[in-house]
Amino acid sequence: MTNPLPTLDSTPHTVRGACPHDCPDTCATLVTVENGRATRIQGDPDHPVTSGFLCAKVNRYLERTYHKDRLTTPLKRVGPKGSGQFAPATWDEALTDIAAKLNAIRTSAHGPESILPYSYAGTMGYVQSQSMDRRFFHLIGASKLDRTICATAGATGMQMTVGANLGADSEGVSESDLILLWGTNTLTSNPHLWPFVLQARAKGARVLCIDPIRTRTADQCDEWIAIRPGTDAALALGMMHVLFADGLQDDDYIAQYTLGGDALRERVREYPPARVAQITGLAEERIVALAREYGRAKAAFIRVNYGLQRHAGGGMAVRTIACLPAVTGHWRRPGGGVLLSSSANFQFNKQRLERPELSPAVRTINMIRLGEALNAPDAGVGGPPVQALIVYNSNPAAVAPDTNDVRRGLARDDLFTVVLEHFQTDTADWADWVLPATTQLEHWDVHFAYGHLYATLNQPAIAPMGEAKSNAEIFRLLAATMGLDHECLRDDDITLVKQALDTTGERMHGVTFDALLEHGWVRLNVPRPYLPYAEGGFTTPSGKCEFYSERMAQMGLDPLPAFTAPYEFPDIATELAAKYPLTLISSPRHQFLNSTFVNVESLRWNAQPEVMIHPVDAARRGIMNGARVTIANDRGGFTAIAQVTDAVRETVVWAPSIWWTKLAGDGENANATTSQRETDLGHGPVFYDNLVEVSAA
Ligand SMILES: Nc1nc2c(c(=O)[nH]1)N[C@H]1C(S)=C(S)[C@@H](COP(=O)(O)OP(=O)(O)OC[C@H]3O[C@@H](n4cnc5c(=O)[nH]c(N)nc54)[C@H](O)[C@@H]3O)O[C@H]1N2
Ligand SMILES: Nc1nc2c(c(=O)[nH]1)N[C@H]1C(S)=C(S)[C@@H](COP(=O)(O)OP(=O)(O)OC[C@H]3O[C@@H](n4cnc5c(=O)[nH]c(N)nc54)[C@H](O)[C@@H]3O)O[C@H]1N2
Ligand SMILES: [Mo]
Repeated sequence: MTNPLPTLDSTPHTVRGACPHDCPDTCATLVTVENGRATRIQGDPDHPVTSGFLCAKVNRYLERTYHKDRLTTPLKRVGPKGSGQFAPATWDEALTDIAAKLNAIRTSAHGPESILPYSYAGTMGYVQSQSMDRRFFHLIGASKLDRTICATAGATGMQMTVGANLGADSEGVSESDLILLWGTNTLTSNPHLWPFVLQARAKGARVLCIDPIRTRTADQCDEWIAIRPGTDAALALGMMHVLFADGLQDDDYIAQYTLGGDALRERVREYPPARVAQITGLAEERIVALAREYGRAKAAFIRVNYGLQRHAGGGMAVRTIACLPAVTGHWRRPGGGVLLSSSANFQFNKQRLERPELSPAVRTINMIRLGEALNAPDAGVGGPPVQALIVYNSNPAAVAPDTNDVRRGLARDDLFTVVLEHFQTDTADWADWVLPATTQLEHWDVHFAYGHLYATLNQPAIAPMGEAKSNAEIFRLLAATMGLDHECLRDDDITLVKQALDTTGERMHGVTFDALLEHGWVRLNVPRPYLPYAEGGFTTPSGKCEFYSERMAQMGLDPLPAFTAPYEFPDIATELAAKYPLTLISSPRHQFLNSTFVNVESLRWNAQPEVMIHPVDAARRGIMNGARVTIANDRGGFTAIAQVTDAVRETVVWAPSIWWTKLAGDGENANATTSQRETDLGHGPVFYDNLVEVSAA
């Protein structure tokens, strides 16, 4: 069952790997190992997207791996819940106790559905994030988790429009003549796109950034378009209004490859630039000029990312933007189109890995409503209360919305909580058992990507630290200790990698274990240049780009692109806005990866949480640069140091995130203020649809 361990070779050697993090770039890494110790990590210089460099964070991956606070043995809670008091224990003790508790719970009157797995993308690897864990929970009949916390609104928006979450090839950006970075902080969250942006720019392309915040990305662009949060669909509709009015549409593309062209034309008449200016806070002339520039470009590339879909109308916003290249026919040319994600290109054998057929019919709980699920007697969706929570690859006490509600749930004395982790996170502090997990340097895995078209293998470079075990191994052991018996519970990690690759998908042709072992990464079997929708080829029910979506009509939603206001839109939620007039955006801090790396000293320095506020808003509140302020609403509040700057739109404040609450000074972070409401499509979170007030602390 154990995997072959890396050899304790005394001559330095290099091991190929994959960055495990939740980021579009999925870098191919080279790890130098000397005497069993990793001494260097670098980006593979031969990988077309990694291009030999790693980001600020992953450059510190060795520091994180060998951090003095790494968990190296199982820990049993010895103090009151949440006190953070733990004592080391053996694996035997841990497994025996956890197995007994879970068996007792699943055979109790509450039944197995009272057990809830909670995981997200601490690692994106198939083996350590969605293989043995799924089999384990399916076989015990646990509740299922709807993993919505990041991308489902936009992904569903893409599905409704082009058929799948699949867009233009990011490497095509270098061929583009106009680049719109729309709701994406590229230099922070997807930095390996930037070299392609620079190549296009060297050939004359203009680069525009549409963001309420002048991020470091916007700073590097030719223009910053400071849109009001949550109004992107209106901007896209206004652009289409102008495109049709000026005859800049591609009639041939619309006729051949789209559905509902006339209805769309009719719809966008409702969005003249004057109205759009009012909604978006942009000047009318700016909207018209943007539309004309877009319409006249030959191959405009729209890089949308997930930031803009964290609002009530997030799904519709992505859907509406995704209509643009079908109106102008930019899909036809290299460098043209829209990219949200490349994930749907990858055809790994998820069925084989996860074995969904082993699960009885059970309820599903939305991960962004964890607070409600833990606190409601019927978990908020009917059925038994949640009695056991098994957390891995996630830090919900910091990253889930409405942390006050989440903590109330985690504090329940009758809740049995197990956390698999590298570190004693905010979530681990609430556990009954903490189990030490391996990092990417210590285990096998295989990766898709959502910002490019290369599959990557991760080989272990070093032996597990202390007594750490891979997630898959932990679930195998737990299953055995609980007395579960099924052949699929015995597959080891390498077997799981091979099962993931055992697929007949045409795009996976050539993506074999041997090829990956040799090269580290393999480009999917797609042409180059890859123009997925140059001649239609949409995977919607109609086979066309669906301006009009019958599926959305059936869901009771507007079948045509439309502007859906944020829940907490000041123009509509006027009473709330009178109390809480500022919109808080809590998007990633450059040096953190969600809440990962916050405990790495060289990335946190002595920094404290900060909040950027516009000079006009600061003056109104008597807030000076450098002052400690409270950011709060009815859900909760946190403190930060004010940075008075015109890099945010008036009435918008920015708190770079996601801080570990226990390292933030006040035990809180931005999620004290965020809500558990869901987006229009995909049941996603609305982190940035969030009105607050800022005041001197
Ligand atoms: N360094 C670093 N890189 C990361 C991450 C990280 O935490 N740190 N996280 C990773 C993960 S999990 C993800 S999902 C991605 C996230 O990265 P992105 O997809 O880029 O999303 P965000 O950074 O959340 O938001 C991007 C930008 O959208 C802006 N924005 C917010 N609301 C709106 C709006 O309504 N309209 C428009 N036009 N813009 C808006 C924000 O101000 C922000 O600058 O990055 C990944 N990469
Ligand atoms: N306010 C606000 N909240 C947000 C966001 C935001 O922009 N603003 N972003 C949201 C988004 S886009 C996302 S994707 C989520 C991210 O939420 P999460 O997926 O929970 O991401 P992290 O906070 O990075 O936590 C991942 C944890 O997994 C652990 N881990 C990593 N690898 C392994 C492993 O192999 N085994 C085990 N057992 N553990 C491992 C890491 O140590 C880390 O503590 O947060 C969301 N929350
Ligand atoms: Mo994410």
